[in-house]
Amino acid sequence: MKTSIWIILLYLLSISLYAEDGHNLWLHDKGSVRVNVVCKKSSPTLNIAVDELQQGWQGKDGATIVLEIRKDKAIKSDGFEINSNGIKANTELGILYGVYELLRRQQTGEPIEEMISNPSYAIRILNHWDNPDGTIERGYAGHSIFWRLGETALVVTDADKMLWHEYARANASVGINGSVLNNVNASPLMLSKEYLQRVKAIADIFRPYGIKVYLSVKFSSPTLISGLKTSDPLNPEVIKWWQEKVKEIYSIIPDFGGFLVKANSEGMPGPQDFGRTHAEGANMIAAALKPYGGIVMWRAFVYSPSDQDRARQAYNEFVPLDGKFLDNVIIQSKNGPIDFQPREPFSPLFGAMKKTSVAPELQITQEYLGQSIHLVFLAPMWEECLQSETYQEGAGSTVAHCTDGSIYLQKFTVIAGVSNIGLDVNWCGHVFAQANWYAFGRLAWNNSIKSEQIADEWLRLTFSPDTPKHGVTALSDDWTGHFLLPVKQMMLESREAAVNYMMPLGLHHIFAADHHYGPGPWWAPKGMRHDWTPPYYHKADTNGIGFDRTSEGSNAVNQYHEPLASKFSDLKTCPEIYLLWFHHLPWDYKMQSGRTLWEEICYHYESGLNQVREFQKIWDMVEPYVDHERFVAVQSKLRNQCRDAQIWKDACLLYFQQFSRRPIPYDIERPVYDLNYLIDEDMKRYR
Ligand code: GCW
Repeated sequence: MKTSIWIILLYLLSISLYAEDGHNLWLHDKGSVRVNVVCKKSSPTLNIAVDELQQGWQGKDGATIVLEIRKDKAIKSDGFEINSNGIKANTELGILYGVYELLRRQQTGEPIEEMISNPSYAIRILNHWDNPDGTIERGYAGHSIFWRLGETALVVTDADKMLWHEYARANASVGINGSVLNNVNASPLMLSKEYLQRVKAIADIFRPYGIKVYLSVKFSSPTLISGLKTSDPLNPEVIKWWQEKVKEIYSIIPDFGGFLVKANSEGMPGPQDFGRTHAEGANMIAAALKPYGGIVMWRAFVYSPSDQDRARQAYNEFVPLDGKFLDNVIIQSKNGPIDFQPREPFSPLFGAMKKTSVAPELQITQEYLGQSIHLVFLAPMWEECLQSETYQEGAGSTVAHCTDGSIYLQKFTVIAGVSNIGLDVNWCGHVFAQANWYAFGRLAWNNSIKSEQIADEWLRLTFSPDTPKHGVTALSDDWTGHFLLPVKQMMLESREAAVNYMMPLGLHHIFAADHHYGPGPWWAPKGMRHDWTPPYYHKADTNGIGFDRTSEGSNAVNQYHEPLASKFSDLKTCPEIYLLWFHHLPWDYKMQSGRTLWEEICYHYESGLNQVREFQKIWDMVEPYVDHERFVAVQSKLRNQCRDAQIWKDACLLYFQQFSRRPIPYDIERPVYDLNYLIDEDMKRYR
């Protein structure tokens, strides 16, 4: 063969070897140094721990590390101690988590000193909204990694096993220890014998990584699966049905975790269909699981199209039931009182149920935050919620502390994240969406960790100063200064940017249609449930804009503990980030900046768009420090995000301007789209 062909082949080979498709997440093969691992016992979990150390060790060449299981009171549940000899823990899983911590510190260059680390929550779980046909509700990264359609749907292939294995390892590496394998809008199929066999296959792969499997169940399963006349939770046959189903599950999967239930919400059946309460429904299922150590995560996301403000409904439904739930029932509440919006105040349920385990549910998949197109790092949003003071037990009773067992005696402490994972090669659709999966795990382990630290860690683990450059010359070797710092800054600002270009100042739920992607403050088709249309939430008219939740309005403020109720009610003290969440205000209302409310709205949309333009520049500037594949992928997504931000700005300003009847301040860039064009385009796409 001619030399030139050899050169071309070698070149192609080198590109493909370096091709970075994002599949390895934050677990890159960094090339290891020799280490001598001493571990007296052997087990599937400990063997993983030893292998990980041997493959990823970056410390002193030839060092000896001792892995030791020994009871120590300072170490709790899955916690561990890192000391000068190695890692100590009460359990095998504690050892594994300690190994991942040690390796992470080596890779990120964080100091490795004597430390004890205990998880904030005992159960750190991903909720997959995956359907048996392989589709994923609100999934933007391809089909399910667990389920698929077709004749071979239930055949467990080597490729399945490999993927589940990689998934389990990634989760364990950030401390996640549970997965709900199917959608909360649950199909009864999941409880059939055939599907349970596949659940068992998944559980077998997850087990050594400490990941338990859970299933979402439909409350009417006794009727749907076995033809019982009723699914009334107080009916003896129904009770027996659940007991037998649970027994069957545990005979197949002895360490099965339990159930997640969405009941009497958005058309799902529930105990109220039979005149029973949520407590009666949850307890019946919980009683069946109790002998096996299983739990029920019962969702508080319930609301109906009544006259009552949607933001008040979950609290009104659940707080009166406090004390009535069995101790293996966990009430799972979304971070905000409505629905995973770009910004909501925390749900007043947190801290208000003092005798019940309450779990925060965060949404990792970006249903309302640009899906897999927009670069939005969610840790700042979750940190904002977890660090919110509820004042339920005085200062310091943050949402984090009201849910992690440090204030109330909760038998189970749980935190759940709605997953953003699918079959896409890079798992999440957007390289930077991987950071949200990572961030959820890190916050579930340590609910006081700062967003900045998470971003820093993730960037150092995911990108590398040694990235081969393809044609673009780096300005200098200063990876930290020229890559890490600007990109971290971009991540940390990205959520506020999204709030600015989508719904600033407390605006919420102004998406067109059910896609929850683009703007639609006008969207209100005839006959649609009013609480599913944006005008219900923004209430714009010629007098002003915003939802009055003070005592003059829906009085949702009084669900917050003082001093918050007064703080949110009073215009002088209500934080401007929540202004239109709690108040309906005239367009010429004077803001702290001295501008009118209308002007302030305009400036927020404008600054959101400008922030994305800045992100584009930052990303282009870091090109020399990123592999070509991921550089191009993110660059292209940012272009889309910028176009979308323009659409959001133009749609919202032109629509609201019909009511404000005021000019858009003249120092702001003019809209480039016509309102009618945007309305028509959206109609065409999503009719
Ligand atoms: O926000 C809504 C989503 C639904 C979802 C529901 C829920 C799974 O639009 O797709 O259903 O929340 O959380 O139950």
